[in-house]
Amino acid sequence: MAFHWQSHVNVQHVGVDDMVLLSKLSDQAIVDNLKKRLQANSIFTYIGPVLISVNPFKQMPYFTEKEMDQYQGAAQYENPPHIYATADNMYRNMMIDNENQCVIISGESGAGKTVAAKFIMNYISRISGGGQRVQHVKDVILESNPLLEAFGNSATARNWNSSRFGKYVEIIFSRGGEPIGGKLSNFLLEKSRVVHQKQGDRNFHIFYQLLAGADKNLRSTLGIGELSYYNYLNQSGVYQAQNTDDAKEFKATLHAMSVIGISEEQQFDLFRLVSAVLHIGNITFVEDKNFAAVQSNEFLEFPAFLLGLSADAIREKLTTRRMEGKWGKQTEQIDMTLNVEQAVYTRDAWVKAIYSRMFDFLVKSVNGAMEIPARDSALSIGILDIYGFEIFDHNGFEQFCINFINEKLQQIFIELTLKAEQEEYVKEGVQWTPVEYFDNKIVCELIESKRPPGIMSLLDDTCAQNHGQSEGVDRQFLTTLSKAHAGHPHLQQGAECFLIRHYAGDVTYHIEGFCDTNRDVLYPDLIQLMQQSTNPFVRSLFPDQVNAGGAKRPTTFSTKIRSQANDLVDSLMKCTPHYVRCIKPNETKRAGDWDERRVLHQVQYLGLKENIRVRRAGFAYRRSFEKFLWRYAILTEQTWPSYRGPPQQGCEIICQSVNMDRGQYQMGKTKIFIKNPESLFLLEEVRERKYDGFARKIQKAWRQFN
Ligand code: AOV
Ligand code: MG
Repeated sequence: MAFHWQSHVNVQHVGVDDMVLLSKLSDQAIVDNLKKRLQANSIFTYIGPVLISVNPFKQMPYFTEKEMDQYQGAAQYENPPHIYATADNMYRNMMIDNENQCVIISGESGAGKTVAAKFIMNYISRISGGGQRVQHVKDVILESNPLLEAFGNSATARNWNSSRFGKYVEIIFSRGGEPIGGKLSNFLLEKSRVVHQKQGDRNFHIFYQLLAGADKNLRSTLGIGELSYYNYLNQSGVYQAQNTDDAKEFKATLHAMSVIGISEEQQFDLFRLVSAVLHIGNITFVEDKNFAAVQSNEFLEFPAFLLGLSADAIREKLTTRRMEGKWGKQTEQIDMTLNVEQAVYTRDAWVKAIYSRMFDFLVKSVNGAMEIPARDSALSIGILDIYGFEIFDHNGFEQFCINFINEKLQQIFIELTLKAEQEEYVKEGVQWTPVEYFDNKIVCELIESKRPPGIMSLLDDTCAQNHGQSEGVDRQFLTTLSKAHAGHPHLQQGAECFLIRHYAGDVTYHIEGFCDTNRDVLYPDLIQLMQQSTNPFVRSLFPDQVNAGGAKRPTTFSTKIRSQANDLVDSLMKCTPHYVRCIKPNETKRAGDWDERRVLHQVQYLGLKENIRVRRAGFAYRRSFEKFLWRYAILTEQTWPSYRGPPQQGCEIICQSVNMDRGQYQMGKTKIFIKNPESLFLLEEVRERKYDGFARKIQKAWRQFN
């Protein structure tokens, strides 16, 4: 049995472990507690079952196998707060209750979500048993991280390893608790990054990895040059991400690929495409009598070679587009010549399609490497790690989508923390008074509602009404928006922008490009082009049926993200949820820096105070009769050193022994509920005293023997 004081070897016991126990409840008190704990190297703190994690920006010593063992099977209060406790709890809940579990990891960019997700996966992989086949599943799950990070993460001003896609990993277990399969779903990759990065950001890691790590042979076959040679890499002013060894990471990516079963031939095909993307970026255009002409034909040769296409075909598809015109009853196809702007747009759309399809291929490979067993005979643990809430100086359509997903997750948090509390009180037959707090449903509805049409629906309508047109459409959307939602408390309109009052702060979105990005069409010309490739892998990425005509309204980006978000919510709602809320203590990414204002802001918008209040207004502590006894039996002579009566009665005896006010606690059907943390303090205090006396006695006895 591990006593509390034994397990604090690495972590000092500073502040309160569980903020439900804060003596004075305010945002500032929460910030102070987190700060005190971080300074004492404790990055984790609870609010009841919710884990708060503050990014230390340095390696902490308590993530070794020793801690994994220490947390395995232990009760939450036996050890200091830890992500392993959360992971262990999930695993055990799944086994005991036969229920699927999920963990929602939230927090802003660079707060530590991805790191937390990996700790959880590692922990679960270690503590769950299994033979060779199970080991393979574990390997695939763990190795999917470096692989997808190579292609889907990038160095940004906020985070040197920022996830530019969201993912939900489900590990599927046999009834015996062994991982027998898994499923990975991804959410909108920020594909615009391939062709353009903000100042201070890099492109996706894989480009730098390939350029730094490719051997001589690969370099010459793929025509790999210097970073500065490529337009898609040399515009943002950063080549090197701090603490990142791209060549070493490249080896890790290769290793991950082989574990996942991507053959060497496929690997070569993938890198061929990665290189092709860079080379395509060097195709530039000049104006020739108002039309676009490829500036220098030599830049067509290499992409053509890499993609198994002819240079002429590429030139043609980049400078013209086949349009369909309706003349009376007849549809006619005409080849339109593009201007420079349109040609650049087409080139970039092509590259984005290649890259995102490559990414989808990787996700499919990961899923293919694991079995997806029939659900009814299995249990699962889902781990959600998405991109965090983003506020930049310039926010576009992609930030809008990212923040929408974060808004939805906050919604789940609100609904489920409240719902879970309520349900438990009902189940146990306990009375309580609900707590009021900000419900962000109104913001979610402003964005996704179909009727009355929210922002996404209005955008879709505007796009559909202006089929094939780009100019002035964004502004038309803005006008429609401000008419439809005039006076909305969470929306404000500017000249070329609109502002949403998100739960996590105000964000101004610039409308330029909204409609185009939302349309997300890939011109049939480009699909046909790729289908002409002599390379089967290239062709396999573009299996689309290009049908002429077809009045069906194409699926827009916002339709996709909306339905993905709602599917996600549905799957999360079917699980017992767990929460990890990550906090970023500074903007410098340096250990020891503490930006009070930024932390306070996060504490406020994450609703930590309300979270604590809900825990307290109901009952701050609840514990099964047995567990309560196990911890506090030492308090009375009737219950210590042994007790044989009914557990509920034992709990009653203990509470009476410290003269706890009868209004302070209620007996449910299986659990004791204690209202006020102070009552618990009292119990804890008496317990400590008893243990101290006890420990002194042991020490004395020990000395006598030695
Ligand atoms: P994010 O996932 O929340 O951001 P990460 O998990 O990538 O953030 O964390 C950012 C960086 O902070 C990591 O690369 C580490 O250097 C450091 N870090 C985070 N957590 C820890 C920890 N527990 N111990 C030590 N260092 C840590 V984004 O993906 O940008 O929203 O889109
Ligand atoms: Mg991340």
